[in-house]
Amino acid sequence: MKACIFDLDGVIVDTAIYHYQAWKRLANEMGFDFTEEQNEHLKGVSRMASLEYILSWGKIVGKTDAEKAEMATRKNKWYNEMINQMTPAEILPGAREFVQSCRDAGIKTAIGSASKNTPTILNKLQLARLFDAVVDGNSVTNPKPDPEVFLKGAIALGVTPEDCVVFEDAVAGVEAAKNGGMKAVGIGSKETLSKADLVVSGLDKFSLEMLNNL
Ligand code: B16
Ligand code: MG
Repeated sequence: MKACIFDLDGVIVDTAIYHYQAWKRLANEMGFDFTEEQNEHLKGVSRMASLEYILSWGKIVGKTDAEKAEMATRKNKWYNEMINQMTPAEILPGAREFVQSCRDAGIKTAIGSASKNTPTILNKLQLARLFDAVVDGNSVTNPKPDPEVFLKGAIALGVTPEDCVVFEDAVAGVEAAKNGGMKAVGIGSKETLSKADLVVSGLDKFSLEMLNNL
């Protein structure tokens, strides 16, 4: 393996808790609520697709595109107020250490995330310098399970898809990696991420030796 491509939310950091709070505030303003369990469906899903889920849960119909854009902007403002307070202490266990061990072994590293806030998050976590390339929601048009985000990552790193391992916590993300002809390591549960080549609970449970055995 010549390259590792990491999803951001759920693999490097748990920003889902902040997405949840911000979406919940938007839903509450419209007069309804949704559960943490429902929030699971939003992991790895783009901002506008997340909004569509939430509107359907609240049975809100007839919103114009302009109104939807305003709602998404409002949510993103609240979300940014929270992520701007993030510190490196919020990096998930083992994430920094594993990415660093890849670099030490000459393996290229990239981020492949749906989030348009990726640059802010990487800066707040002081991780930006650990990645050779960053492909995020700002440079991708087709959402996961389309492999675009990871294929662009491979191109940016100058490697072929067969040389890449993707680390993903979302079902659509694992599918995107497999659709792109890459190996996929699922971060989470085996039941949910059944299409992954291997599933671990976190990067603290993964090692370079395991990379070579994929
Ligand atoms: P933004 P990932 C995803 O990040 C999140 O899991 C998902 O909940 C979010 O809606 C999406 O990014 C877009 O985020 O509103 O910041 O552009 O898992 O692909 O790193
Ligand atoms: Mg994710």
